[in-house]
Amino acid sequence: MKTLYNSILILLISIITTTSCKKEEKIKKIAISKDLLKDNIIPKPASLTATGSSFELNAKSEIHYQHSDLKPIAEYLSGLLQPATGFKLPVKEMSSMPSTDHIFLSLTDSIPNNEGYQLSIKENGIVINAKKPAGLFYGIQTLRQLLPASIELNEKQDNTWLIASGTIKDEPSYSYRGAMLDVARHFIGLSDVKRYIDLLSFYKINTLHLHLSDDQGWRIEIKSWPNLTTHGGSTEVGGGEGGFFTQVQYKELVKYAQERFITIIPEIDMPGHTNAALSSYSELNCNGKATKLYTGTRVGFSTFCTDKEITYKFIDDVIRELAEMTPGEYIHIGGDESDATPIKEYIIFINKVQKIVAKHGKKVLGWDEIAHATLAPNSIVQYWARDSTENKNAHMAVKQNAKILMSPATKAYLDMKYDKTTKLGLDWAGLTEVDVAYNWSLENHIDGIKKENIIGIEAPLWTETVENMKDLEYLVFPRVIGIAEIGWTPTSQRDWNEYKVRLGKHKDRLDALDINYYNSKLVPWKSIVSDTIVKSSKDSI
Ligand code: TNX
Repeated sequence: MKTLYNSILILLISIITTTSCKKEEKIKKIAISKDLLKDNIIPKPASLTATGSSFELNAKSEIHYQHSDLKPIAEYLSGLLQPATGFKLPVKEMSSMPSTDHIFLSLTDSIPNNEGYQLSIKENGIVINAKKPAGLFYGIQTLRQLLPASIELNEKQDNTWLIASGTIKDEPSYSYRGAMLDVARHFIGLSDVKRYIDLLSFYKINTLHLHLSDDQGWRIEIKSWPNLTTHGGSTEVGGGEGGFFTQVQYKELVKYAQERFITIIPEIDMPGHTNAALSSYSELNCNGKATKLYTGTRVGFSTFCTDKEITYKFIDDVIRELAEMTPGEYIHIGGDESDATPIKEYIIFINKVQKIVAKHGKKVLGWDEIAHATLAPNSIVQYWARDSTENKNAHMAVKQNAKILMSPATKAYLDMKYDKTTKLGLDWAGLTEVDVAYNWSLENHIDGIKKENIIGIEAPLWTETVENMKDLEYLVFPRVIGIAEIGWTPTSQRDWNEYKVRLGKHKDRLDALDINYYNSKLVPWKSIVSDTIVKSSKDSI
C-alpha cells in the first residue's frame, strides 16, 4: 500500500514538473519569437516583415545549397553554428525547391543588388536568396543576429535555437564599406588581422585597406628588395621589434578575407612616409645616404628622391610583386602629408606612379592630396581633410571625374580619443564620441559633393598609440559598427536616438565575441538575455 502511495506521489510530482517545465519553455519561446525581429540588427535592414512564429534550429537541421559554387558558404554557415549549438549540420547540394525544416541558400536574378539578399524565415524552413554569393553571406550575417547572442560563444550551450519568422529584404546604400588598419606604426600580426576581418564581416564591411609601409616600418616582404623587411621591418613606434608579413602569410590573409567577402587593398605610402624604405636602401635618397630607422610619431619629414631613375625601378618592382598577390582592383599609393616633397615634384611623381599601377593592371586609390595630380581614369581619392580648407582636394578630384572615398578625420578616424579621459588615441581632429562617429552622412558632409560622386566610406585606425589587439578593439568598437551602418543603411532611415538603443541591445553579442569595446555612457547598454528571462517570468504570472 505504502509503495503504491509512493509511486502515485512520484508520478504526480513528475507530471507537475514536466507540465510546468513545458509551460516555461513555451513562454520562453513566445517571448523570444514575438520580439526577435524588432531587435538588434546592425546595419539596419532595408525592409522587414514579422510573421509572429519561429523556426527552430535543431540537431536534425541541414543546410542545403542550390549550386556547387555555394558549397563554401554553406560550410561557412555550418561552421559558424557548430560551436555553440553543438550541431554538426550537414551541407547538401539540392538543385530543386527547398525541402522543409532546413536552411536553403540559392541564387536568383530577381534580387537587383550584387550584395543584396532576401531572407525568409518560416516555421518549416529558412531560405536565403541573393543575386551573388556576397548577398548570401550578408543574409547569413543577419541570420546570425536573429539567433540568441550565445550563438557566438565557443562552447556548447543548452539553448533552444529559435529564429523569429518573417521576411527581410536588404541591400547596401554604398558599394564600398571599409576599414583601414595601419600595421606600420605598430605591427599587428596575422591572427589578429584575421580576427579583425571576422569582426568586420559580421557588420557587412567589404574592404580592408592595409597601410603596409610608413616611416616606422615596412611590413610586406618584397622579394626583389629584401632589406625592406629585414631592416625596414625590424622596429616600430616606441622601439619594439616590429615585424612583417611574408608573401605566404599575406596571400593567406587575402584568401581568408576573400572567403568573408572582404577585399584587401594594400597601401604603399609614398613619396612621403617612406623613412623605413629610405633607411633600408641608400640609393633611394637624393644624397645617397641611408637614413636611420625611426621610432617616433612625427609626420611629413621623409621623401623618396623623385628625380632618380632608381626610385621608379624600385616602385615598379614593389607594385609588380604586390599586384601579383592582389586579386582586388585597387592598389593604394598613399600620397598624404608629403611635406618634404616640393609640390611640382609631387605632381610629377604621382603621375608616374599612377602609370606604374596601371601597367600592372590595377587602379589607383590615394589620399586626397593626389587630386593635385592628373588623375588616371577610375582613380579613387580618399577624403580625409587635414582641415576644412582641404575640402578643395575633394572638389578637384570630382572635377576630374574621380570618385571619393569618405574618411573625414573628424568623424571616421578610429584613432581619435572618445573624450578627454580616453588613454589611447590622438586628438588632433577632435574628440569623437560614439554619437559623433554615427551622426553624419556621406552625401551631406562636403558641400557640392553628392551621392553619385561617392563610392563609400572607410574608417582608418592609425596605430601610433595602438600596441595590440585589445587596444585596437577599444578604439574600434563600437564606433566601427556605426560606420558600417552609415555605409549600408540610407541616411533617411538612420537616427542616432533609435540606433543607440539598437546598439545597446547588441551588448550580449559584443560580450559573447569577447570584444574589448569602449563602454560609452551615451549608449543604453542592455542585456537581452536577462531581459527575456524577466519577460518570461512576468508573462507566466
Ligand atoms: C594623419 S590621415 C595621417 C597619418 C597619421 C594620422 C594620425 C593621413 C592620410 N595621414 O599619417 O597616422 O594622421 O591620426
